[in-house]
Parts: sequence; structure tokens; C-alpha cells
Amino acid sequence: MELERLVPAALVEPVRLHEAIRWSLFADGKRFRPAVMLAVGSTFCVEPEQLIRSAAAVEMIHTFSLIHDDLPAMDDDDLRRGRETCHKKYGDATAILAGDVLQTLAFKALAEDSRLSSELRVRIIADVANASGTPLGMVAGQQLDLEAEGRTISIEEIETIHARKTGALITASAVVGAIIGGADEIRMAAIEKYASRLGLLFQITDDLLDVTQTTDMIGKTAGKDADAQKATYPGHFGVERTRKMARDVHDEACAALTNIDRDTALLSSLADHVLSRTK
Ligand code: GRG
Repeated sequence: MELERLVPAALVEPVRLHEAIRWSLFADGKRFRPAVMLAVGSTFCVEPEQLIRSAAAVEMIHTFSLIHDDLPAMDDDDLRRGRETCHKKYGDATAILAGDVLQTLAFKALAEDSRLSSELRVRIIADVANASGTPLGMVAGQQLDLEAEGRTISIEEIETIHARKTGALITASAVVGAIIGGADEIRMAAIEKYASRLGLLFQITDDLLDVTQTTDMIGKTAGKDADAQKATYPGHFGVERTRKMARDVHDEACAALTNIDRDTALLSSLADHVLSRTK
């Protein structure tokens, strides 16, 4: 498996660091961002071998973000992917370093993907870096989220936080699939629209699961958002209105697909799956 090959074996020194990386990476994650990339790539008839390295790289970046998000200085969580968080098991310092390694190894993996042309690799690296580290990316979204804790914020602010914190990497995953698939401007715009709605849907359903599911079911501490006075859809609109909004956002994602003259059944079924997910 590609991820296995991209991170050092647990026995490599410093053993504690590599064990910590593997603890988080090979836990019970959904691999949603790779799934988005593979689904978009397959819509454009790309062979999985062309996508697998980029898919692994976004999963590494996502895992880095989860490790750092769980730290005491951030969301301070004990449970992730159905097991102890990285810092609970290995300590804060090792968890920070495990996240740092995952982030940098992801970009190394993209740079060295010999299955793709240099031109494609540079585009992909820029896209993934934009989604992670620019003011419109994931890390900035996390900062806005931290700053919003404990105060009432508008729906526009909630959407901005979600678009950056969650949406940016999901959108980049889709866009990379389309880049490798050689999508033209019109199809790329449709994919971007689809993925930004899919990313928002993913976050809305994540918020819903936090208030409707058990800790066992979702593999992380349920009810955490409300406790931390997080900016969420159910917190703002209540559960029933949030469910209706989720259906609307799902429909918008699927509507964007009408601008792609390909078989998009896989992409609409991915949106269906996110709408009805229970974990
Ligand atoms: C860079 C520290 C830092 C944070 C970035 C991604 C992120 C911001 C924080 C993670 C916490 C969080 C709840 C983010 C919202 C996005 C989200 C729903 C993450 C969980 O993703 P899943 O459900 O997780 O795909 P698995 O474990 O299944 O991969």
C-alpha cells in the first residue's frame, strides 16, 4: 500500500517518532480525501496508479492536521480514529514532530512521483500547498475557528471557517484528480463547485454526528463542539434545520455535476454517501 511505502518503518530510529506517525496514520480513518481524488480521477478515466501517490499525500496532510488539532493547545482531545490521540500516547512534543514529518513527507512524495510529468507535479504541489497553508487554506481556517470559540458568529463566518478548515483540502483533492485527468476549464470549474459543496456537506454532517452519535460510533469524543462552544451548524440552526441545509447542499453538489459531460454517477453517489453517513 502506497502510504506504507511513504513513511519510515516503525523500527527506524528514532523509533518513538515513527511509531507515533504510524499510530495516527494507520488507525481507523475514513480516507475520505483520497476517495474524492480517486472518484474524480476515475470520472476522467485516469488509471488509479496515476492518482495513488497524490491520494496518499493528501491523507498524510490531513493526518498531520488531526494530530495537531488534538493537541492540548488546540482542541485538546483524547480520542481520535477510535484510539488514543497521538499526544496522549506519545506525548505533546513527539505528536508535534509526527505532524511535522507527515506534512513535509507529503510534499516530498508529490515531488518524487515519477508516474506524473514534472509539470503536473508542480501544479499539484502548488494546489495542495495553497489548500493547506495560504490565508484561504486549512491552517488559516483552524486559526479562525480558534478565534471564534465562545462567541456568537454569523452564518457567513461559519461558512468561511468551514470552507477553509475542511473544504480547502477536500476541494484540492478533487482538483488534483481533475488536473491529472486533464480537465479543461469548464469541467475544472464544475469539479471545484461540486467539491466545495461536498466539503461543506462533509463538515455539516460532521457537526450533526457530533451531536447525534455516540463517541463509540464516531471514534472521537462526541459532544465536543458544544462543550467547546464551537461555531457549528446545529449550534446555530438546531438539528432539524441543519438536516434540511445538508440536503440542500447535497443537491447543489449534484447540480454542479450537470456541467460535466461524463458519467458522474460515482461522484453523485459519493455525495449521497456523505449526506447519509453515520460515522
Ligand atoms: C493544521 C492544526 C491544523 C488543523 C487544521 C483539519 C483541521 C484544521 C482540524 C481537524 C479537526 C476537525 C474536526 C476538522 C474539521 C474537518 C474534519 C471533519 C476532520 C475530520 O475528518 P474525517 O472525518 O477524519 O475525514 P478521519 O479520521 O476519518 O480521516
